[in-house]
Amino acid sequence: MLPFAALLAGCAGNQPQNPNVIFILADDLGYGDLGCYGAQGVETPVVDGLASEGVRCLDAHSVASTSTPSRYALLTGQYPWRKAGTDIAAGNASMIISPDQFTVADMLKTCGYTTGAVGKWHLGLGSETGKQDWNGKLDQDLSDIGFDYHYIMAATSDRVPCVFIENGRVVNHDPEHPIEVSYKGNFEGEPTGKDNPELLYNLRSSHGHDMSIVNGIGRIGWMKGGGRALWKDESIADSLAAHAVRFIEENADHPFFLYFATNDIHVPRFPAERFRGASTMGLRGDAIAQFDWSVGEILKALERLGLEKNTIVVLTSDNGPVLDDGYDDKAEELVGDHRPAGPWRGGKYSAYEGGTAVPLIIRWPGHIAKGQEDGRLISHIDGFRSLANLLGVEIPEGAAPDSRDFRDAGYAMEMSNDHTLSVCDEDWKYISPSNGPEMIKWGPKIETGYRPYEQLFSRSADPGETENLAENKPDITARFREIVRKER
Ligand code: NG6
Ligand code: CA
Repeated sequence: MLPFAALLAGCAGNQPQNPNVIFILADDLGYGDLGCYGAQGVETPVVDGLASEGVRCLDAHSVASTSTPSRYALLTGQYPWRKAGTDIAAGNASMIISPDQFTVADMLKTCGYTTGAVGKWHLGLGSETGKQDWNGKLDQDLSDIGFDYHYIMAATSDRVPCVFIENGRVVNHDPEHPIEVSYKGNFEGEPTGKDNPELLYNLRSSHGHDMSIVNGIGRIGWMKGGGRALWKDESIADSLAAHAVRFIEENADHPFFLYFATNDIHVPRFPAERFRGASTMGLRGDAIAQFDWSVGEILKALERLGLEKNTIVVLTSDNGPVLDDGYDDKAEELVGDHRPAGPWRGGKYSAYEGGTAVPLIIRWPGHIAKGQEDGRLISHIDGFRSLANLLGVEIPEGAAPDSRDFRDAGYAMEMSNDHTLSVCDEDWKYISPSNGPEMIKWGPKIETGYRPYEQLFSRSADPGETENLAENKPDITARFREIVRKER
């Protein structure tokens, strides 16, 4: 049986039922970065095992080729180009999802679930950009958009503030070292990667990442203070996994929703000592091994608590892969035969498929048959409504406006870093014209897919997007142009 049909059959007559839902979202993990998707040079036995117990989707797409807009779409069911301020967020951005929006977490809460978010957030905190009180309680946080619990990093591990936040407060807050954060300029007397490269004892920057230094690593943005609250990059994965497992344990006796967004494999890649050398690809591959371990911690907790059967586990990534994303971690030099984006062209930031083609694995024992592959086109945007239909929940009028059921979706919309919109269906990929450069300009060696004219590629004959058929196929091109016009 087809997996989503099977999913829906599990909910015969739309009777509400309440399986736990765990959503594991990797960061910058490419289509080809897992063993079960053909990775070379790193093994991912845990994730491969998860796939063998469920369905591995071969044509899944994130909505955007960077994190903030991709995550915004997942959690709200709204395309990010419909809302201002959804580009890659600074660490002191205010809440990008407003409290009056209906999120996936709100939906599950209305069904009686306990909801938690653990990991990378990158969707803003507090009501006003740059005005957060990092030394007290944030005036707006995830509890305003449907999460009962959160243990998060405000943005990314390469952006300040480099502290964990639990339920609106900095964890281990150190009153002797009050925290100040700025994205405008440095604090007097504080060292920076630019002026004090000798202090970058853990990882040197290759481009950017030359502002404040925390744990011997240069960051984006400036911060002062923090003291014992500052994270150690080498224990971020341990800390996130431990808090995710605790959330599962504490909620084992009633339905829960866990949004587990790992820091891996985003830069700076600085995994725990025990993963060093786990791959032949240096720190980037070792971070993939650490990601696999983190997934294992979640799965072991489910098994230990007897929750395996009644829990839907979804695993995917926010956008495509990048090798050098600003640190000298030798990702380019050591990649070998490994193809981070699998068969797709481009990567993170691109309009090419490598930007938004992502792994997607779903396990629900007894409801989804084991060991399947599903080649149908799926977009993250449709996860929201598909889950609602599965649980038999009505979404309020106006909520998740762009999300449809997986079964009804005929195409996937994709947004690149410069907001170029692309569309693909099972047969074709269309990229709107863009005046952007053909290669990313600021460091990563990535083909953007930007051209000042329309592009159309055959997905079956030319998955690598090399032969532009836009002029040869004017009718098909016009159909996609119209989809973009309507969806924009
Ligand atoms: C870029 C950063 C990159 C990464 C990205 C966001 C520089 C030079 N590069 O601006 O390192 O942080 O933003 O990545 O600053 S994402 O996966 O969170 O979207
Ligand atoms: Ca990302």
